[in-house]
Amino acid sequence: MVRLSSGDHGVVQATLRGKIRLQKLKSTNPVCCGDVVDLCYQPSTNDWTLEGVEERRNHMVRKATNLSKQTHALAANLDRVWVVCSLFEPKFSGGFVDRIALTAAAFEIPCHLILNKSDRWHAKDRAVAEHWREVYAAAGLEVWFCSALSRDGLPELATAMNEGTQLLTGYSGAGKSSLINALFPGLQAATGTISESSGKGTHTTTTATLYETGTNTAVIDSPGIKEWGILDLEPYEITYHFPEIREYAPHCRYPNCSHTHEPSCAVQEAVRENRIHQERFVSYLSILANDDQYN
Ligand SMILES: Nc1nc2c(ncn2[C@@H]2O[C@H](COP(=O)(O)OP(=O)(O)OP(=O)(O)O)[C@@H](O)[C@H]2O)c(=O)[nH]1
Ligand SMILES: [Mg+2]
Ligand SMILES: [Zn+2]
Repeated sequence: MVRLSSGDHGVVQATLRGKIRLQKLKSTNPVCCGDVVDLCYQPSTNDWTLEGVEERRNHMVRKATNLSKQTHALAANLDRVWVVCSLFEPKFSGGFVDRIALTAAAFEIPCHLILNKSDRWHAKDRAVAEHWREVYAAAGLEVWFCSALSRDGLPELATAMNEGTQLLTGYSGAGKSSLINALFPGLQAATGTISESSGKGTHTTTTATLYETGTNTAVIDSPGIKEWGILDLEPYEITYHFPEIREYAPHCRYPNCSHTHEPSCAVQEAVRENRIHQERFVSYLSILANDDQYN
């Protein structure tokens, strides 16, 4: 059974037709949050069946890890993806952010970062936050500072979220559900705690939920993710979606340069001279090598 909202009928339960399950064998979930589906009412059984899924405009899909074969669709038909992060509890990971940003770029979905929990920042933390803002500005991503607790930065965020369908994703405990509650009074997404021993979230949100926030606007809360496995992308596609690497690549000696070991590589030179941020280059190498170390 799949639980879904169906306009005039409120929330209904529907049985998934076998053929839909078979069509999308490689995916752990043939239907995901944000899908537009065809429902059919069966008077004889007083039941609903899900007959079809309309073609998606886009979707965010990941693998559990880089090695897994099966994919998981987080959400579909999105206008923006927000990677919700904190500097600590949970600890910030550029490698993790870069994998999500790369996936969003591959599906042509605009992606921004949220650095939440700014109420906990001392001066040195703010300097770290500013550093990440600079790193991601060079990568073409905006970094928004805010606090669901003190409400710092929320009015600007609320305005930006008031458009189409917005997905919030990221590590467990970063504050996705807290932000949704703070931004949209009336919504009551369940929020959790941070484990004292690990400094990580406790996976409070267990299924993705789409909340309608206006006539044509919605926000999707999603379960915290441990690791983001990248779909199979060709090396040139990975380069293409790292804009700061793409910028220097035409100046390499070899047109098919992978920027890992080749002589006269303009990308490596730019990294040495700090024109490309180290953190992003390390991520690029790790994604290229299919290595989860920096995830
Ligand atoms: N200090 C501070 N704590 C926050 C803020 N936002 C969220 N928290 C806390 O962080 C913890 C996790 O918040 P959630 O909103 O449940 O996090 P989540 O990202 O939805 O986590 P999952 O559902 O597990 O993926 C809770 O204890 C929140 O009170 C913030 O802006 N400042
Ligand atoms: Mg949550
Ligand atoms: Zn090169």
